[in-house]
Amino acid sequence: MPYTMPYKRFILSKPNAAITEITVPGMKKKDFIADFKQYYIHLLGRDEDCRSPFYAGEALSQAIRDRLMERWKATHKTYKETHSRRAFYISMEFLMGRTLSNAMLNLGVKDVVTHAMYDLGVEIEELIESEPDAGLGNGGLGRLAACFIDSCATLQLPVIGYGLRYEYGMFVQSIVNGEQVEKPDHWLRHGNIWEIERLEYTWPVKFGGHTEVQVDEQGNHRMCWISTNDVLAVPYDTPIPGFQNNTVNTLRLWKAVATEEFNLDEFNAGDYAEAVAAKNTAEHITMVLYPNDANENGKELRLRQQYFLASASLQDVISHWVKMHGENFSEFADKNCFQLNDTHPSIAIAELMRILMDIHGLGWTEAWSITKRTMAYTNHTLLPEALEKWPVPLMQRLLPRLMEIIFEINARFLSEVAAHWPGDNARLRSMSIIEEGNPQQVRMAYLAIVGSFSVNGVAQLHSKLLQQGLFRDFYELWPQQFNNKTNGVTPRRWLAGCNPELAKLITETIGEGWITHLSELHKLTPYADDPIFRARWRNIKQQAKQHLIDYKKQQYPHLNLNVDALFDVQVKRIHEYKRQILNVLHVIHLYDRIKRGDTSNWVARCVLIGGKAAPGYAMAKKTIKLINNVAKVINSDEAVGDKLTLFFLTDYRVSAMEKICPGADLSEQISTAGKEASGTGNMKLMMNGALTIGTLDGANIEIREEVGDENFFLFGLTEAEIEARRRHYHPISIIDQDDDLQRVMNLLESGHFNQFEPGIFDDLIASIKSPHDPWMTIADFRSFIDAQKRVEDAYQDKERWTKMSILNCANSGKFSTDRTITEYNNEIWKLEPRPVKYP
Ligand code: F68
Repeated sequence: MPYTMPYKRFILSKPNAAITEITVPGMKKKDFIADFKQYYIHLLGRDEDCRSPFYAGEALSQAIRDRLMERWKATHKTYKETHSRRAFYISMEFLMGRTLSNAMLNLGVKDVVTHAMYDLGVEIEELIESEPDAGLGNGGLGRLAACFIDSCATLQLPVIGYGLRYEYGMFVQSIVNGEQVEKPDHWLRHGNIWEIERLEYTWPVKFGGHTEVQVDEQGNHRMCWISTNDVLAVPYDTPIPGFQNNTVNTLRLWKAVATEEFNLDEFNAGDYAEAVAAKNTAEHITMVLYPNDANENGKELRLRQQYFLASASLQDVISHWVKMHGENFSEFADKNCFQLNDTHPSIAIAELMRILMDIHGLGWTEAWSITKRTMAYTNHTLLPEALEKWPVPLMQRLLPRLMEIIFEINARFLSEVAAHWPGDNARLRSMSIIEEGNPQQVRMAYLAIVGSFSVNGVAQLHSKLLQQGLFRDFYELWPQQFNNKTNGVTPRRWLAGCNPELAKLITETIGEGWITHLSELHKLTPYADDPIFRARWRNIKQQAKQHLIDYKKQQYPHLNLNVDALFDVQVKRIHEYKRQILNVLHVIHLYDRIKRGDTSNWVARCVLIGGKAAPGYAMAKKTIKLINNVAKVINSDEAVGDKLTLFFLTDYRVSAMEKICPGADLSEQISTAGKEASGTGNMKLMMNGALTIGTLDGANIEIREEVGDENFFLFGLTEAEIEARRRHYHPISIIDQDDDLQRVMNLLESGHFNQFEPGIFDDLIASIKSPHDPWMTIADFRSFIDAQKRVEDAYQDKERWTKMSILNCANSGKFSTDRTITEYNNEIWKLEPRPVKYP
């Protein structure tokens, strides 16, 4: 978003009129300066009086985009000429964050451009900061998709990302009186320099209407879906550069556009308002990202979005196929593979059947064989409330042909179940894609499993629990279909890009191979014992903490954070299972100790908590209010001073995490065991040298395995213990037997943090005291406090802490999405890497 900030110096007095070349401009400093001036002065029409870094950012982005363009075409050509098998990553969310800085890094021009801008008197950081985040996702699932496409390009794999171009991304969070207030995120208001509209690949998507059998010229019966209301899907392509390898892949996002400007009949009948309203209904489809990261709310618009994505993407792929191969689909499954990012796009399974049968005339058997060999499904959650179901009547009204196909898929599937378990009616009921009830519902996860050749979870524990719990019946039926792909994060954005000082030290020490082969970070291990290296490491961490303080001070000038304090960070969506409240209980415990004078050997701590709550999730919103109220009391208490600070990081998003993770000492990964499928923030923080305090949940288990127990602060019940304890869980008696916890609860219940707002936290307090609390926060309190004590002991020994920090980074190699994608490719996609020759 444009904002005003004076430049130190901005020298544009001698515009370079010689810039006329259309071909790919060079990579020298002078080339960037020339292009920058050309775009700034002539394309954007700005001069040195313009005070907004936004337009300078636009001019620079345009110059960078030029350098991607020819490589993008070369990539396209390479894939086409080599008749490559391709994979399509279909996701309702791509949480891309900012593009400029990452594009410069991957093109290998960051340093030269920084110097070029410096020569012009422009601080490149200001330009980078002026770009809005592309916040087209909720959290982990959406950001994973973004990291995946970065790795696919870096590994030179022919993978296209398909998603939706939401006009409004994830809401902007502000805090008013301690409470979350949501504001719309109109990220496209000033245009998007990185996208290219491709009207020529527009497809119609059908809704409503009805089906009937028609007989074609050859006398064949075909199902027709007619009298539909169609919406156009217009693609916008974004280049996805690999790391310094000339590959530029594509992220294709669909925008919904009304088929005609307005309905002429209605217009002629004088009903102008109705006609324009119909246009709006169509264009609403890609208006806004749903901000729920866990429970589906079954809204019709959401189903429209899902089908819109699935149908447009499949039409795109199939029309390309038909252009190349005509109506011969015999090799389609050998050349194409669709990875479904959770169940959200799983209607694609029925849509592929529809297109193959109704449009291209294939029989059921052949169409099903193709579908079952091309679709692969990734699950991201075990929480039952997050499993999507759609009411059958809604589907029949909105997508009548798809509903018929799903019934047929289910009938055939159930006869397979009946053959496998003769007479087992309970199993037929429990495995049916259609859940009985009033109304009947379509279980989208079951549709995804039945229609796919691969089903994977996102960390070892999660995949095991899918097989033993949620999808047990399906695992018994088709064990070979199930597999694990432990998540990762891209080291380009999450280390090289966001932490240039640390990256420089690492490269100086072990070379630059780690950027694409992250396991090479192992070579840092011996340096953990070198006091000089440790001092340099510590220095960089200290500087990063100072940067983080400075950044926050721009927003909150009165903020007082102590750079020597332990920076204790929990940033993620606010959810009960992630237990931000357990973190708050610990903070209150520390506060209570200070107030009691129990402060010998005190370790100053700065607790940073950030994240968004789904707008309809009352408990999560109350948790934010609690964090802010507790912060207010603690931070304004003179007796506390800088021994303890609690700070809520407003509007947590990708670009915020890029500033947070370099400055974190401690990473809070404290979910109830068995509930966090993987986590990926845990990996970003580890990579940047933070130590983890965590439960045996999701990828924490694998992080601990990699780094060793002595470099990880483990606490809490295991998943099995949690399930065993549930049956006789009595939080009140746990509280009674723990003096520290009792004092914490007394402070909470006495209204100490809500003196003028009586009763506002009653529901939160009641939920953790309930014997039915699914997240069992109280059960892990003591163990958490003890682990935090071990953290403090370790932090007091600076040399020991720094060593542990280095070892965390050194052992984070497994958590690169390059490793994850290599596994997806070796075991599921089976694509050949296709190096791109350029020039
Ligand atoms: C978004 C929309 C809906 C309807 C449901 C869930 C979500 C969502 O954002 N889910 C999500 O982020 N899940 C997370 O996926 C990560 C990547 O696999 C995992 O690391 C997290 O553990 C998991 O919670």
